[in-house]
Amino acid sequence: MAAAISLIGAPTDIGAGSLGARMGPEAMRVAGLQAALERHGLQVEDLGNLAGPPNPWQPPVDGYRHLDAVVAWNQAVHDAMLAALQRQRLPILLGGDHCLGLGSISAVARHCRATGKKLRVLWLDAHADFNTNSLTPSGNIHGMPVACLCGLGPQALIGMSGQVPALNPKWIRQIGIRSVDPGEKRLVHQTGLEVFDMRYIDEMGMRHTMELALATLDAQTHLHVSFDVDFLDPPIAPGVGTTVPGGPTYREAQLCMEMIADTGRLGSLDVMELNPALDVRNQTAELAVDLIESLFGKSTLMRA
Ligand code: EXY
Ligand code: MN
Ligand code: MN
Ligand code: MN
Repeated sequence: MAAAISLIGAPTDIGAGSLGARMGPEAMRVAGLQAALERHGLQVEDLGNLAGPPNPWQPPVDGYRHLDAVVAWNQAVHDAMLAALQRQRLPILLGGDHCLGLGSISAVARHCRATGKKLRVLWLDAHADFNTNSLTPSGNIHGMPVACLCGLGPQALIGMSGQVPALNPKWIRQIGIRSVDPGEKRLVHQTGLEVFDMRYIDEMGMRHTMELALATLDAQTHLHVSFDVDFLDPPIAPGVGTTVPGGPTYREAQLCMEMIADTGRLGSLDVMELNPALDVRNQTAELAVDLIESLFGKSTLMRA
């Protein structure tokens, strides 16, 4: 029996370089996420939206835009994700920009330590999100959460899980990457992050990529998927502020989700960066719902 799901909205663009991801949670609701999952026999509760500071749209200070507000939003996300996990729920964080992956995964890391689970994180994204305040070209903290989770960042962000670093870099697999800043690239290599970039997917195919990315999962694994919708090829997913050409096609993305579903180990999910202000007739939200259905076993159910 699949875990019961809790939807948690985080309506903010506090870490982003464009405004609009604050409307992401509502767009996912309008696209029918809860009903779609319920149609597949899953039990779903919607916990509504978290609250946090407004976006003051200020320039960076010491290489960070809106650091205090980013900390406040992430703390709220951390607390809500942890509470859901402690109730044995499978939380889905509806972003909001990707800086919130930090609070979300910090909660998952804390929960895995407490329950003796082995954690694996799949980061589906066009970007590595591995900048620091000295490397960032923008100061936007949505470009930094993976580095913070690996212990590279300001104390207020790296300590959120109760242990620094929250993640061993070996627990992370990045998929779909195709835009990495020069200094960020050096840091990714230095840290030894396992990156399946688009070149790899082009050459080896999504099937082989996912087989490798999922190879170390076992019965004790909690799998967290952090899904930035800019992972997808822009023509099928225009509703995001940081599109990068050359992402996975509709079928490649479906296969990616289906192979994750087949593991049966999905324990938590982020759906991030959806920006309805840039979308066309909510199509990116509808595609995200379609892919999340696959992530929860739509195709497996059809085969049964
Ligand atoms: N690497 C660029 C920066 O740090 O400003 C762009 C980051 C975009 C991050 C999006 C959410 O994945
Ligand atoms: Mn369906
Ligand atoms: Mn991202
Ligand atoms: Mn991205």
